[in-house]
Amino acid sequence: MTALPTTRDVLLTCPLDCPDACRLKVTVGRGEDGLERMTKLTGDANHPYTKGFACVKTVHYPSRANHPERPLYPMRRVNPKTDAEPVFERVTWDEALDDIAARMRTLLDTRGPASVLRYHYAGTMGLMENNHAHALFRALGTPELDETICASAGTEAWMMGYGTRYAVEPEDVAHARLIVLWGINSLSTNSHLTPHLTAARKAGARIVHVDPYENRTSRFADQHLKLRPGTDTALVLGLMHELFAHGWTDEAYIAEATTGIDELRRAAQEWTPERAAEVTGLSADEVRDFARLIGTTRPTYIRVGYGMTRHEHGGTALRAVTLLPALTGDWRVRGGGCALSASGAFKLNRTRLGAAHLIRPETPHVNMNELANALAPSAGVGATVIYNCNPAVVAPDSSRVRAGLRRDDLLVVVLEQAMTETARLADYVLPATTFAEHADVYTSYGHHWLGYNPAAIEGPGETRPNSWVMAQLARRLGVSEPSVYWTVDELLAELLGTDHPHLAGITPERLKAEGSVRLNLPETFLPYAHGAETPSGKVQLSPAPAYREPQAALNAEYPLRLVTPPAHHFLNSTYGMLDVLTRPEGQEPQVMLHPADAAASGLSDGDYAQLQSEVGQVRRRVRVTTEAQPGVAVVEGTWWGLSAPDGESINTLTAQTLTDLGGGSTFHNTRVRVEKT
Ligand SMILES: Nc1nc2c(c(=O)[nH]1)N[C@H]1C(S)=C(S)[C@@H](COP(=O)(O)OP(=O)(O)OC[C@H]3O[C@@H](n4cnc5c(=O)[nH]c(N)nc54)[C@H](O)[C@@H]3O)O[C@H]1N2
Ligand SMILES: Nc1nc2c(c(=O)[nH]1)N[C@H]1C(S)=C(S)[C@@H](COP(=O)(O)OP(=O)(O)OC[C@H]3O[C@@H](n4cnc5c(=O)[nH]c(N)nc54)[C@H](O)[C@@H]3O)O[C@H]1N2
Ligand code: SF4
Ligand SMILES: [Mo]
Repeated sequence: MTALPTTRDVLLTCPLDCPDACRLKVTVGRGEDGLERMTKLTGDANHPYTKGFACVKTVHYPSRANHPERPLYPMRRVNPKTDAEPVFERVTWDEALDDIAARMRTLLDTRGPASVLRYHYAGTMGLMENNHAHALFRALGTPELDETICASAGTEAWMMGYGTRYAVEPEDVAHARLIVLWGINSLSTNSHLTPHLTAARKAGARIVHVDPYENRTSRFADQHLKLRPGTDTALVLGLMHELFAHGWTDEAYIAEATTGIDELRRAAQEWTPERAAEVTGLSADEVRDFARLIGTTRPTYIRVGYGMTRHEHGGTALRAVTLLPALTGDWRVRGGGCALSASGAFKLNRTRLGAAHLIRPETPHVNMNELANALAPSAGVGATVIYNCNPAVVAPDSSRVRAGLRRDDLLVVVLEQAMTETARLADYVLPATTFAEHADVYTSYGHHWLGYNPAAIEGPGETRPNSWVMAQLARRLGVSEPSVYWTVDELLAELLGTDHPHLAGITPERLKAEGSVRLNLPETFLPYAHGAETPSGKVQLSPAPAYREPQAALNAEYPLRLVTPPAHHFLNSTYGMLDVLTRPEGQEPQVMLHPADAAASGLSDGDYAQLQSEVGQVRRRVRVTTEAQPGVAVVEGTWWGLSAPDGESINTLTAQTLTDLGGGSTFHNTRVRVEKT
């Protein structure tokens, strides 16, 4: 964009669904129209975790906030949703809100609360504009949306073993001498961990990547263990076999801090390195050597990602990995242990966050991975209000999701900052503010800093925060629950209204003045050094993880497993409209195939292939590469369908199958066949 005169810099927390929750320096300029807008974005040089850099994607956030197609006014759809191209007319906020509230009222009175479905995820991580925005729906008694699309399998797996979700302090990673990046492409998805990895390596640490395909993180690592997808539990059992056989376990830690060791020892006994090798596709020596490394290197730090959870037995797989430091005693050593999420350290008072106190035992639940089912005509939903989420692209079985959104008897209300494919299927698009334009409070799942953003610039046009829209609807629907109308200040006072030592000394005034405040954790934070916050007070090793083959086993009809992990230049579908970020990803989505699989289908590099799964088909350009392993196809990035040659999201191929724990998504579990078109 053209250079605008700079008026000032503001420090703000990144709102996106990313463990780094960076502290950003946002430059604000004034346009010729006299309005302020963000012109530039970088990392806060003074923030100890952000260290002065923003990622390759979010430096382009200003282009997104100032995008010519950003919705700036409430809009009503005027042509049928079955037409390919939507036509909207501008309406006033009162017209839109009056009509939406009246239609919701009719549904609530005639068909009951189950006929209105809220749908959302983590477009913003702000506690006000995300979590607290649900309060209206809880006051109305509409179904609880179980937020399972990303982290629920991992969360439940972690909680079984450890209770609360604590993570190794990232600043301590430099102390580790073995670093295992397991099922995470951290150089792309957790980029602010990289300086700590580099510091550890300079001090002599070895870095191992455990992942089914070669990506940036594999190339950064000293060693890549390219296992078959969905087989981590077998690998872990093989490692445990060796740890027990060679006496590489920390018996003092096990005795003091864990329960269930005998059961685990028995389960691991059957898993020789040879057996683990057969299941995982690694060699028995790779299993043995990896076990020796883990068994003999202190401290060992394991950064585990959600990737391995997105399989039928993904909860068990993640639980198995996270139990390793309980056998080696790494939890007692600074820099040792495991990190999935640091969320549990933020001991805020969440009692009335999102009016959670109004959830009743009899409230029906909808699993967000089953949106395709929930929007089927027979399911009885008459209105859906969608915010912070792009389900037409990100939800499994997305062509059925779109078919549901197209129903002419379904009122679809979408609060958005962008004309996503979900917004294009709305009856009403309600224009939303961005993180620079509304105040909010932020936790993190990758570090221990609490953040606060003021509303730094005025939202353009008639954009409004989600919380404003919800309060307006609540007033029209006669909702009396006070928390629905809270300001950010009232929410903040509630959240910090706790005696928990982690929040000692953190007042609303201090947080607002400093903007980013580190939780009050001890200098050496070793949360599981003597046990865990489980009912027994110990790390629960029981039930011993058991390896299971997926129901969706590969066969002659579907010979390939499709893995669909995040892309380096995207943040889910948030940046899908920016050419500057789709271009370095290859301009259009591509399927990576191993040369042997490409040859078997007569495909060469650059050809177009039809990918067929049990639920749908898409067309994709082929990239032939040994970065993929035989039998595994990889499509990086949740691209907008509009960028694909056939207009289809990759989730046209993925099914609503749920994980063994937590009702989670199974985005890497899909089996496909690939044919030349
Ligand atoms: N650049 C970028 N950053 C992002 C995102 C993004 O879209 N782009 N998304 C954000 C969000 S919402 C999230 S949840 C996180 C995602 O973060 P995580 O899911 O924690 O990790 P990813 O880095 O996505 O890595 C997933 C990895 O798991 C691998 N994998 C798949 N199946 C298996 C398996 O069976 N076993 C093993 N060992 N590995 C497997 C994939 O190949 C992939 O490399 O990243 C966040 N950050
Ligand atoms: N095949 C496949 N599918 C996947 C994944 C995968 O790896 N493979 N990853 C899954 C994962 S881990 C996740 S977390 C989900 C992510 O799915 P989503 O949470 O839907 O994430 P995004 O695609 O980034 O879309 C978020 C939307 O929220 C909007 N938004 C942001 N801030 C605000 C706000 O303040 N107000 C309003 N009203 N809107 C706002 C943005 O404009 C954006 O369109 O996708 C899942 N889908
Ligand atoms: S997306 Fe993640 S890495 Fe990028 S600026 Fe935001 S928090 Fe930082
Ligand atoms: Mo996610």
